[in-house]
Amino acid sequence: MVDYDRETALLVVDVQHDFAHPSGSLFVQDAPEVIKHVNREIERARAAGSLVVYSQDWHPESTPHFQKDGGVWPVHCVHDTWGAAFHEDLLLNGHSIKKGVGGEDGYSAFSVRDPVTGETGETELGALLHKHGIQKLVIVGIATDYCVVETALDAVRYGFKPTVLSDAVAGVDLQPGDSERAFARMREAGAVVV
Ligand code: VGL
Ligand code: ZN
Repeated sequence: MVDYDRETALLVVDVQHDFAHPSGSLFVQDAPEVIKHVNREIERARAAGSLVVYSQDWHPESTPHFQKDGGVWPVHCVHDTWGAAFHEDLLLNGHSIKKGVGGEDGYSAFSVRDPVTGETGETELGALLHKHGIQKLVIVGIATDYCVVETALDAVRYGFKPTVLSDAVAGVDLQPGDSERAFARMREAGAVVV
């Protein structure tokens, strides 16, 4: 169990219907099971007075992130749709950050990247955490092998100390072992995986 304090924030990555509900367009098999672990952490963090921040994948109707527009993913998390909404069982109590709003790939909750031009940009997350004096991050959510790993790697780059809770994340595993490889990359970068 990790301890929460005023310098620690909980980051809940992309617990949205399209990833976490069986009717979602990019449903991650283990996601429903993980929501109760995520909610446990939200309650623990709030009880300690810690900041809780939620990210949301938030795409336009057309983006090179989607298969139909030349990318790799089925249409998911289109802004203001049921699929993009937070899962109905998720406890909500904190700030939320949207990523990918301009049609970029937004795997990391900290930064986005235009898949065509390669141009990168930032979300509001880094500034928000700095404003609150956060040094340490606890990361939970979906998907281990995409948004969670990229967020954890960025957290290290941005100067935070991330801990990823393996019972509170779920992976896509397009290739068997993707989640395990993601955990290894996070550890190599200096993130703690528990
Ligand atoms: C994600 C695939 C595409 C994620 C987002 O939240 O992990 N995965 N867009
Ligand atoms: Zn996406």
